[in-house]
Amino acid sequence: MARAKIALIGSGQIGGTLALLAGLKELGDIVLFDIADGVPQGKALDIAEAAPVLGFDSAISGASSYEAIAGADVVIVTAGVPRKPGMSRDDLLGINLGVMEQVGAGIRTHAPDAFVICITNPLDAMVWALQKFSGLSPKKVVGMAGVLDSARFRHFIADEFKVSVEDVTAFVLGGHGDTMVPLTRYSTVAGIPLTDLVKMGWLTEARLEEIVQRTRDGGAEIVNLLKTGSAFYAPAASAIAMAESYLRDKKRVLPAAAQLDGQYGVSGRYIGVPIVIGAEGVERIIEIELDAREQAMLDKSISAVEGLVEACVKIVPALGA
Ligand code: A3D
Repeated sequence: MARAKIALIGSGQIGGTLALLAGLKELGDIVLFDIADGVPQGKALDIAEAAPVLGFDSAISGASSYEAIAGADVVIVTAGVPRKPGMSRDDLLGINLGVMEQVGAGIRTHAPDAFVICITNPLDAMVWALQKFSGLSPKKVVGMAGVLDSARFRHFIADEFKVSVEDVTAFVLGGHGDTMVPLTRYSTVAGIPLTDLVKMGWLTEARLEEIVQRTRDGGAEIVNLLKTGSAFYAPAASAIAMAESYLRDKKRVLPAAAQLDGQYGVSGRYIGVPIVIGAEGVERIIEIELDAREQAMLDKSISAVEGLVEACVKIVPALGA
């Protein structure tokens, strides 16, 4: 059977890490694409030269022309600009919307059957625009944010209790940004909800709220440390988990930005929700019952995403049609 083909649009910090991880996991052959000529070619050669040492077989190439992504099974999009200290994700909207228009056209022409994972920020608006520009089915276009946000939450919880990250699960809903909704009663240590751990005296309500807030600010914490860009190892690892679930039909239940069709009272917008990713793409959107406080937090998150979508339509009115 032929190997799968994975196209990475954007070969910057996340793109390069994606290529290395996809190779290490032998998910398929890899094409790195970027407008900065030489960067995708150089990174591809560097990773190809690591393959004999690391012991994986993937053909890795770099390109600056969209023909190279032809027939890709998975496309992961990181093209655009990242944040610098003092910038919000939303500050990136104008520049990155133009990038999504080019990328969407490239995917529509050369990889219309691909499963597309968008990472470019502001995520919930960019993935919405990318689906429109590409014309692909919403089942085949998703945004990566929830896996990363919940991984950050898992790390902080595991670190707090000095337990394995493998035994911590976390549940994060809503848009990727300051309004994301980490759900403590659905986040557990070996199945014990965090809210029960508060009752059991493992931590106080106030400490749990601090961890939730650190999760919300997780991206900014790294931007402020790096000063020249944003996180890239954990974002790349998170997108690879999504790509792997599609390519291997694992049907993992992962939080991701998916286009809703009435769930949570939202239609035609991308919001972070738990979904099942398998060979059909988004195979199921899971709608859970929320209490009044959780619903209020989600509503705030939905209206923040709505504001970004409206800003996109102001710049490209055809998107509103
Ligand atoms: P960076 O290292 O700057 O890489 C971006 C790459 O995109 C650069 O190599 C550019 O040359 C390239 N590029 C720019 N315009 C185009 C274009 N029109 N076509 C093709 N390539 C282009 O950034 P990064 O890899 O650190 O981050 C990439 C994106 O991911 C940014 O928008 C970040 O904000 C975003 N990001 C999202 C998350 C989420 O959780 C959603 C996390 C971290 C970063």
